[in-house]
Amino acid sequence: NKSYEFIKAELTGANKKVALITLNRPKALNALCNGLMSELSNALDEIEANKNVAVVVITGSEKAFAAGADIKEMKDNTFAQCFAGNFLNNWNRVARMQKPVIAAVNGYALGGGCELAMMCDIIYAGDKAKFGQPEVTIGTTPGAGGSQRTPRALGKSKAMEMCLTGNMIDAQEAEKAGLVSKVIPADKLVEEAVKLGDKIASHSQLIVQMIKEQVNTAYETPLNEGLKFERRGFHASFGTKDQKEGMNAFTEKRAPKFIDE
Ligand code: CO8
Repeated sequence: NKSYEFIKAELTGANKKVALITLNRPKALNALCNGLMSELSNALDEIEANKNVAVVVITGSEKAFAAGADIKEMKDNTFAQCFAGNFLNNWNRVARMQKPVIAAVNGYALGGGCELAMMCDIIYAGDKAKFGQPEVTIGTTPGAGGSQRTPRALGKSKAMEMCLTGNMIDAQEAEKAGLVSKVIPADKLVEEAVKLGDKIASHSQLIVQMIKEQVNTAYETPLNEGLKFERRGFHASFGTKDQKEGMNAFTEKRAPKFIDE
């Protein structure tokens, strides 16, 4: 519960195993300035290293998850500065998490905000959420996955339409297209995302993280390679104490007690 300027971070959930990160720059609709992104990245480093945390939930305010990269901060950048400073290089910290990350999106998730949500493993949307890649309307292109993850999540036609027009899609459309897994009344969203986190946290975190890696491998490899990777993970699970515990508990008709080993 360290104090940050642009985010809030706390442990929550039934067993305090869910880290809730709230983007907290409400006046700028949580525009993702450098300061915010580096705080987020530092908080995630700490969470990844903290054995007591199983799952991360990232949320914003009811009005905005995040309205994109900070336009005012970046507008005078030159190409040379962007290149030399490797602008956005630290943006994929969320995507590199081993622990599962849930995005709880209320309001606007635009540009970098939509990209940030798509770096998460599961997206829950409030019923007033809006997703968009409006970079084209301000003379630039997506820069943190908007043109790459939308086609995978929504299919080419919807992805092209979003990226080429800047038009937003609403929560219901996002759910229908598969971008989000559930739409929830806005005021219940964070609570439901934390409940989902609790459910995931009740399993072996070792196994959970292996499964996350398996699902992500589906995006990076041909099917046969992915299936082989999966099968090896399945085999490897038999080298864990939690596999013995899980299967013994089933046989003995009792609840398993996992130790993440
Ligand atoms: N950057 C900086 N400030 C912002 C941003 C932003 N992205 N979005 C909103 N704000 C500020 C506004 O300037 C305004 O500030 P002020 O009160 O000082 O004028 C305040 O937040 C409130 O915003 P509005 O008055 O505009 O609120 P509205 O309810 O009228 O409109 C909208 C809400 C529709 C969300 C509108 O604010 C908007 O269109 N915002 C910009 C959306 C956008 O274009 N985002 C894409 C940015 S580009 C990008 O993300 C590239 C990503 C590349 C990868 C990541 C790079 C780091």
